[in-house]
Amino acid sequence: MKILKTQVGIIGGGPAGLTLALLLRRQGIEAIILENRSREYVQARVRAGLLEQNTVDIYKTLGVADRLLKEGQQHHGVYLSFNQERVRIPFGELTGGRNITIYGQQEVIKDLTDAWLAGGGEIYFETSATRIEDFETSTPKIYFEQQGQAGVLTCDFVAACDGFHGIGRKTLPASAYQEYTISYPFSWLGILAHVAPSTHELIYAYHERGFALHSLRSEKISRLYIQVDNDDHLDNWPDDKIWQELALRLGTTGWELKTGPIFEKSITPMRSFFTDNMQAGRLFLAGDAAHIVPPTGGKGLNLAVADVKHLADGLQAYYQQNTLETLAAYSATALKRVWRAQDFSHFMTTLFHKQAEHGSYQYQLQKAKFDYIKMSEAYATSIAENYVGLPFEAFEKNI
Ligand code: RFL
Ligand code: PHB
Repeated sequence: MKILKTQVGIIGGGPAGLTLALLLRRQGIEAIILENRSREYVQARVRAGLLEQNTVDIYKTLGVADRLLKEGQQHHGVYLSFNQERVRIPFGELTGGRNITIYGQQEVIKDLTDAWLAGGGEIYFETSATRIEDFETSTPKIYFEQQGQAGVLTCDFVAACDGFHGIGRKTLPASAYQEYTISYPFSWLGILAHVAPSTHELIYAYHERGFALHSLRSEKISRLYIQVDNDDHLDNWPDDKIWQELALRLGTTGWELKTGPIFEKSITPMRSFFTDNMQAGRLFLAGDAAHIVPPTGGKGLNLAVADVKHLADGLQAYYQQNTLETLAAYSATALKRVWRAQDFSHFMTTLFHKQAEHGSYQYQLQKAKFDYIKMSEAYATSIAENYVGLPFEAFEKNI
C-alpha cells in the first residue's frame, strides 16, 4: 500500500483544490492533492469564464495572475436585453470601480497547476479518493486508488474539493446537514466558436423563444449559450439552427451577430443545490462539493475560491496561533456568501429564462423587473454589486 502524509489532504484538483493548495503554501502549510482525472482531462474541461474582482485579487496575491491579466478581458459593464431591447449596467461606475474579468476556467486550471508544480507541490492525477476515515480524530485518513494500487494519505485536515459528484459530502454524517435542491425545467446549450465576439461586453437576454447569453473568450473565440428543454439533445441542434436562434434571441435594432465554425457544444441542466453545513470534525467541504448554482450569475467558480479563502484563513489560524476558532466558523462564514449567490443566481435565472407562456403573470413579473432596472439606479446598483461580487469584508463584519 502506498503511504502518504501531509498537513492538509485535498481531494480534487479543480479551482477549489488548487487555489486552496496555493493559499496554504503561502502560509507555509503543506498539502497534497489527489485528482481522479488526468491532467489533460481537467485542463480541457470547458466551464466557467467570469471571474469576480475578489477571485482575480486572490490570484494576484498568489502571484498566478500574469497570464490572466494579459489575456483575460476586464469588463466594466454588462448588457441586459428583454424582448430585443438592450440596456447597459455600468457596474464599474455603480460599484466604485469593481469589475469582472473574462478568462476561461481551463486557463485558470493550467495556471494554477503550473504554479503548484513549479513550486514543488504534489498532485497525484488519475488517483481516486475512495474513503475518508477518522475525521473526528486529529489524524484523518483519505484512502485512495492509483492505477489499481491502493494507498492512504494521513493528514491533520481533509479538504473535500471534489465537486458535486465527489465523496466528501457523502461522507458527512447524515445528521450533520440538510441539503436543498431546485431543478429548473430548462438547460443550457453552450457553444465555443471560432468567431470574433459581436459584443465587447456580455449580453444576457430574455426572448419569447427563451434565454440567450453572449459571452467571450478572446478576440477570435466567442462563447454563447441558449436555453433548451431538459430532454433536448445536441442532435436536434445543427450549427445553423443554433446561430439562427442566437441571432433572434440576442438581436436588437442595428446590431448583427457574427457567426463562425462551432468547435464545442454541450448541454448542461440548470440546478441549485446546497447544504446548510460544510464541515464535520476535521473534514471540510468547499466549492461545488457543497453547493451548485445555475451559471446565470457566473458565481460557481467564484464561490469555490471564496470558500477556500475562508478555509485557508482558518487553517492558518490553527497552524500559526494554535486556535480552532476560525476553522469552527468556516461553514457559517462561507455560507453567508453562498446564500447571497444562491439568491442572485436564482434572480438572474428567473429574470431571463422563459418559464411560462409569453404574456403570462410570470412573464409580466419578469418584464416589470426589467422595466425597473431602466428607471432605478438603486435597483441597477444592487444588481451590479451582486454581479461583480461583494467584497470579503461585507460578509466578515457581520459575524
Ligand atoms: P470541480 O471543478 O468540479 O472540481 C472537482 C474536482 O474533483 C475531482 N474529483 C475527485 N478527485 C479525487 N477523488 C475523487 N473521489 C474525486 N471526485 C471528484 C474532479 O475530477 C474535479 O477535477 O469543482 P470546484 O473546484 O469546486 O470548482 C467549481 C467550478 O468548476 C464550477 O462552480 C464552475 O465551473 C461553475 N460555472 C461558472 N462559475 C463561475 O464562477 N463563473 C462562470 O462564468 C461559470 N460558468 C459554470 C459556468 C459551470 C458550467 N457548467 C458546465 C456546469 C458555465 C457552465 C456551462
Ligand atoms: C462564460 O463565459 O462561460 C459565462 C459567462 C457568464 C455567465 C456564465 C458563463 O453567467
